[in-house]
Amino acid sequence: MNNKNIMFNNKINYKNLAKQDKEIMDMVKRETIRQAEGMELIASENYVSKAVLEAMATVLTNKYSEGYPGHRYYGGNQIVDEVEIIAIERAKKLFQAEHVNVQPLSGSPANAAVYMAFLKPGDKVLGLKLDHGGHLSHGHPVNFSGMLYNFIQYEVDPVSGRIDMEKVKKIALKEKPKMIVAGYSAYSREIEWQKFKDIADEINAFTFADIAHTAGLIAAGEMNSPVLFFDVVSTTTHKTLRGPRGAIIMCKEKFAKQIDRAIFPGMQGGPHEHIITAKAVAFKEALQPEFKQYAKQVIINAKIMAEEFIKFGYQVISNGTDNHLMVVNMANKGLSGRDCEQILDKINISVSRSTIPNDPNPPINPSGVRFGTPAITTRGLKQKEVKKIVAWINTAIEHKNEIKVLNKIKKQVKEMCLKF
Ligand code: DSN
Repeated sequence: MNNKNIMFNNKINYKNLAKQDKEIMDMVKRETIRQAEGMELIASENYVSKAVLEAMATVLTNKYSEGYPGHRYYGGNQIVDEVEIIAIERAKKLFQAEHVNVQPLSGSPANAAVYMAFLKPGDKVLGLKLDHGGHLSHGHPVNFSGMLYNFIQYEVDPVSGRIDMEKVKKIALKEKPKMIVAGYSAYSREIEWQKFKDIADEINAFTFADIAHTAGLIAAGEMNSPVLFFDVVSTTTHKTLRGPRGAIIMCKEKFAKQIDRAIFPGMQGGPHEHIITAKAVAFKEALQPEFKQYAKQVIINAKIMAEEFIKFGYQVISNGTDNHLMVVNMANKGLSGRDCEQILDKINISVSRSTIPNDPNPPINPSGVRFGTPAITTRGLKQKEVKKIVAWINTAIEHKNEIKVLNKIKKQVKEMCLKF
């Protein structure tokens, strides 16, 4: 496939950009080619459809619409109101949510709004530690969450790599946090939402689920949902959900006002209505039967990937996966996560370094790598290709200093990419 065809296949008309700003057009072209010729195994990335891409590039970007449908602080919002209402209705249907705010700009700002809606600075919150699979915004000391709130952190069990609900309960009963956070960035197992809810009820704590990673799998009914019984749930829209870069917050109707006020005027100004338009398009896509098939295949591919890594002697945290990702400890291969990320870059495979539970190394050069299947599954790759990819990764790692071997694999990776 030549460059022209890649651009043609995207069916986006870049005519004006190409004419007016050659420098930027060149970068867009090169990134388009990089994405077409590279294998994306970063667990939080995906490819949006052409319809989502087109929706982002609409004139709705020109509009200021602070406030909510029917209650805006600017005129001319009649059509924007229609767009936002349809986005809300589709999200409600997709997740069976009582109330949805579709304005959050991204995951961390959404989480900031959730905390603002339910907590006062200094309040105690229970969240999973970052190196155990949690997210920065779940209480890490360098993040606003850890600075503003008094986060107590739970961990995964060092042997099973899974969350031990008895330990969570013990900490919760002792510390009595005002809120318990569940839902993670680098945790590969089902989450026992009901048990979290039961623990929270014992101490009268709010329940907050951050399902940014698994939202698409939950929407498709392939993983358990916390939406029906948790107080509040946030998710980004661009990972397994395959929408534009952004977020939403879902909550029980009784918390609707406080969530909406926390987003605007609490945290944000004008919402990005062109992105809300694209969120609506993505929600419609996720409501189709094909999306259920997609989510199913994401999990099948991840399970096969984990099995193959284990066959090659890799240490997969928790020994497998229930979702779209896995964290692999590279220590027994004599590599750090960063080393591995750099080796795989040489064969056109993108991954992200990751901490492992109780990592002796710092996050900039941690012991593990996180692998995920959402993007390759969108491309149409299945079990057969996943097995090939893991074999290539293993060969590249075993022959990391042999440029001929790496170049040969790179060629094979590129060929597979251009076929899908
Ligand atoms: N940066 C995202 C991830 O890769 O998991 C989470 O915000």
